[in-house]
Amino acid sequence: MIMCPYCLTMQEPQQTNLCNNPHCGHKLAPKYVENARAGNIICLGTFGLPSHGKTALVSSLMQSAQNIHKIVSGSFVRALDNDTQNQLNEWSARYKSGQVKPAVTPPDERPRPLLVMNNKFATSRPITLVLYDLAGEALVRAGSQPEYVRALNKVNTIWCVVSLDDMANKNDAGYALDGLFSTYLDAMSDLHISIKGKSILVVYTKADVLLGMQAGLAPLPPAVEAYLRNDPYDQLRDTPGAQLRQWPFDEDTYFAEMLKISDILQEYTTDFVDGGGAFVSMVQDTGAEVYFTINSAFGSPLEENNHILPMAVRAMRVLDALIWAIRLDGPKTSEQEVALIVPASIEDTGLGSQETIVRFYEELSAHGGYVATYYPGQIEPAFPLGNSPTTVQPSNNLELIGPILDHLKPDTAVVLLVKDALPMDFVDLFASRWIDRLLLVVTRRELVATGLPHCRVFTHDGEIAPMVSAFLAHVATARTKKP
Ligand SMILES: Nc1nc2c(ncn2[C@@H]2O[C@H](COP(=O)(O)OP(=O)(O)OP(=O)(O)O)[C@@H](O)[C@H]2O)c(=O)[nH]1
Ligand SMILES: [Mg+2]
Ligand SMILES: [Zn+2]
Repeated sequence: MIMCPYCLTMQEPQQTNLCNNPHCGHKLAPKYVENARAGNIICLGTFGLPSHGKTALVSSLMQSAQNIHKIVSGSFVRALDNDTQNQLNEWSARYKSGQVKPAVTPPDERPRPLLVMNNKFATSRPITLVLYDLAGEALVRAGSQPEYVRALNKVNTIWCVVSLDDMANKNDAGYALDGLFSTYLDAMSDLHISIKGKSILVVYTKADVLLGMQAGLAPLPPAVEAYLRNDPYDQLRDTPGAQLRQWPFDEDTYFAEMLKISDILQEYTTDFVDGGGAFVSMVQDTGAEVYFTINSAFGSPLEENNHILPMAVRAMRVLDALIWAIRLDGPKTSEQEVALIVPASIEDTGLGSQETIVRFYEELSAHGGYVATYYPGQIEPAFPLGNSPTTVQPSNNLELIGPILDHLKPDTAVVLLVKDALPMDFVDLFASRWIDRLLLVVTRRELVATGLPHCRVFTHDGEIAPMVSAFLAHVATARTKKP
């Protein structure tokens, strides 16, 4: 079954590539059908108040994405249908002239997707992105006319777009973050759509106006300011490739930084944004996941009288929203056997807790893993493949992992959770074939093993999903590269 991106109907693909809904009948691009059949589709939707910068972000992101080959060799992003191509052309023309102000997006019951194919940027498999840029007016109407947000039905990642400046200073209707989320939830429940398992990405826009002091707003945390100011890819469109070669895009390093920024912004949100604390709790309560990113589509405000950008576009961190969406989607195609090795001592909270271990198991399973759970030093799994580690005990064995690894199938991926000390035979790993197939998760920076390709310091459960999805994606890539 595939989804028609124009009318959202699920259907068997037709020989003709025409949608079989008689009210639609749209032609589907062959590449779209191919990716949809393989499950390589990521659906995204923007959701936010009018004029908070949704379309500006999408247009700016597409400008950067069209130049992605400058930082990832062999990668490209291209339109998959005429409407998308025309839209991209129009934006390009506007960016050249500085007249970047987007038209107000009209509310429309029929979603209009931007259909693009992404080859090799932040993912090893070719994927089709289906992006619905909703009208802010649709949010305003969502309470009484939920069909205007129907496009969010099939979306895995919702970009909840918020301009903090507009919310603080141009907000006569008194919207707060928790209220926006309630509106979304109510509309989804009116449409009988569950949001369990979806990801909510809060996208703070117009960050250029948040730099420095801003009336009515708590200053951004210094790490976030620095992150915005130091985007090596803020002028991808106009910077020659040769110049960008000194900043090659390293997926894992870049993503690790994004995770940190997300945590800092989450804290900033609960502390300083109206309704922020309630919002975070509400999302978690619904079984969805929440992450944060911040960007500026233009890098500076438009001139007030003629709406022209006074200087060249500086798109700060606009790619992050796309990278998040790709990472949160993760590989779903084939099942990967995973050995999860738990810490020797079990505690009430943190990495060595029952709750966190089960969370690792669940996230690994959700991202295509088929998981067996091991105690250090024991060659037989304590919880065999497919069994949730529901009653983990402290283990009194010598803390060795070699015996476990020696008994695994060669294609297995290993996730090793370490709380106090690395296993005694840990160094042996470096000379083994497991080095690329093992994710080490530790509680403290001192335990980080330098030279290990996959190593993460654990601070809270929210990191588990993106962490394991990135790791499994890597293992999957290594597998497809083998002859
Ligand atoms: N300073 C600054 N202003 C921005 C930025 N992005 C958007 N704006 C301003 O915000 C206005 C609204 O942006 P849009 O992208 O059209 O907003 P939208 O959320 O799509 O609005 P609707 O289509 O009505 O839902 C633009 O005309 C710009 O003037 C930015 O990065 N920085
Ligand atoms: Mg718009
Ligand atoms: Zn259709």
